Order: sequence, then C-alpha cells, then structure tokens
Amino acid sequence: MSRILTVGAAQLGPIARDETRAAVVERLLHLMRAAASHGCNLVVYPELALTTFFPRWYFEDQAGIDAFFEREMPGPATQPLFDTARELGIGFYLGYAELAAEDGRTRRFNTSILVDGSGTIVSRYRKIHLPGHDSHEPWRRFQHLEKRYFEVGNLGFPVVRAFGGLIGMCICNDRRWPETYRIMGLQGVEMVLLGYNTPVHNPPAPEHDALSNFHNQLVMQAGAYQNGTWVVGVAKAGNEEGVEQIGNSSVIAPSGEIVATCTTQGDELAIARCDLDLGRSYKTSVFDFARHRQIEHYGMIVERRGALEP
Ligand code: CDT
Repeated sequence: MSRILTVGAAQLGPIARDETRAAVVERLLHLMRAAASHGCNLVVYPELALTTFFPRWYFEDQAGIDAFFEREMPGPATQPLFDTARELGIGFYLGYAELAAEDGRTRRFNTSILVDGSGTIVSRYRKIHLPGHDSHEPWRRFQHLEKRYFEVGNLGFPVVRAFGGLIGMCICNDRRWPETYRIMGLQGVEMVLLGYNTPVHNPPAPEHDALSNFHNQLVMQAGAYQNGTWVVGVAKAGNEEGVEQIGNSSVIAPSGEIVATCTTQGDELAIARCDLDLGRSYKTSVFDFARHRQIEHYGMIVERRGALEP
C-alpha cells in the first residue's frame, strides 16, 4: 500500500518591514486553510516567515534586532497557527528567528520547526550553513548579515518519524550543500522540507544573478535524486523592501522531477500528492548506500592536505 502525504508549498510574497506579526500570521492562516481545503496533511512555509528578511540591514541596536526574534514558540502572535493546525488536523513547517536562553546565555538561531496535526512541535532545526558576512559592508546595495545575527545551528540535521514517513528539515543556504541532503539521506529521509529567502542579486558574485533560479532548482533536484527523497522548497518571493527575491517554490520527487511549482511572486500554494514509497526504488538500486558507497576509498588524504592552488 502506498503512503501518500499531500503537501502544500505555501509561498509568501514580500513582507514589509513594518508589517505586524498579526498581519503575517493572518496570511499564513489563509494559506493553511486553503491547503486543508485541498486535502493537504502538511503545509510548508518559508525561512524567517514571520517578518521581513531583516539580515539585509545593518543594525547596531540589539533591542531593534531582537524585535525580529521570537522568545517563545508558540507565543501570543503564533498561537493561532497551532490552534488552527489542531482544528484542521494539518501539520506545518515554519521558519523563524529564535531567541533562546541556553547554556546560561541568550542565543539566536535561524530556526525551523515541524508541527504535527495535533499542534505539537515534533522536530526543530537550527540553520547550519549561514551565508553572508558578519560586519557592515557599505559597498553592497543591501547587506546579508546572517553571520552577525545568528549562531551556527547546534542540532545537526534531524530526521524524525512523522506524517507516516521520515521527515527532515534544512533552511535556505543549506540546500546548496550536498552534505545537507546526504546526512539526512544516511538517516533514510523520505521528505526534506526547506524554506528560503534568495535575492536574485548576489553582491559578491553578480555574474551568478542570471542563474539564480537555475541554481535553486539544480541543487534541490540533485539533492532529491541523489538521496531518493522528496524535497519541498518554499520561497519568500518578490520585491521585498527593494530587494528582488526568487520564487519558484517547488515540490520535487525522488526522481529529481519537479511535480508542482509556484508561478507567481506572491502568496501562493503549490500542492502535490507525494507517495513516500517512491524513494524506495532509488534507495535500493542506484543509491543503495550500504552496497555502493565507498567511503574508505574517497581519499581522505585530500581533506588533510587541503585544496590545490589553481
Ligand atoms: N537566506 C539565505 O540563506 N540566502 C542565501 C543567499 C545566498 S546568495 C547566493 C541562499 O543560499 O539562497
């Protein structure tokens, strides 16, 4: 018998800097209700889905920065997401800025949670591959200060049993790294959920700008195929505070094929009926890791020696 998980990729259009949490949560609820009415078991929101993408600005005032963070989850503003999920029996992936009291100090992470259809948090992930820079670079048209505002995640890449399958999470820049998928692939992951905020323009390498959508699809499709897993990638798209961000939120099958995709730059739902057993034929043939991976022959000596000069 096949295991069907119907998933909604809930893309968001721009969130203005002065947009309230209440207004954003209302947009998220609208997408959640639409997803439930189309039979979705799970709805996936973008990275940092509760606010504008604040790392594009350099702030010195810590209180101003902390205004973009959540101190509790659920908190008063986000509780309606949990209540509605329980009411509708639908789960969700949500990206947000997490302020945690841990190890006797305040820590800040770029986080995602997975919530099941009873409104319970069943998994948490903290972004590991933080892109950008950690000090002000005034020459840029906009900043990308994730390395300033967040610590590197400390929870690894968790894969959990949920929604009848094995579900993993990562966030935005993580999707460009093969290690991300492979670490989850080695845990048998059947669906990877990820949200992203990707500017079309990359100030340190503007020669890549015309390829931003291509690279987005390339990495997610390769990650899906090479690990025999579904991948659900969801954007915050459109022109947000003067910065153009890619859309193309997609659901990708273990074959590497895109089976559903958003076509606008605004709030939009792309829905796919995902058979979690579809990954099995990849995991037991061309990507049977136990039979075909040859880690003892991968030349770890190269890693010790470092890269060669061109
Ligand atoms: N949010 C995030 O991680 N954005 C990065 C921008 C990198 S510029 C190529 C991303 O990987 O999409």
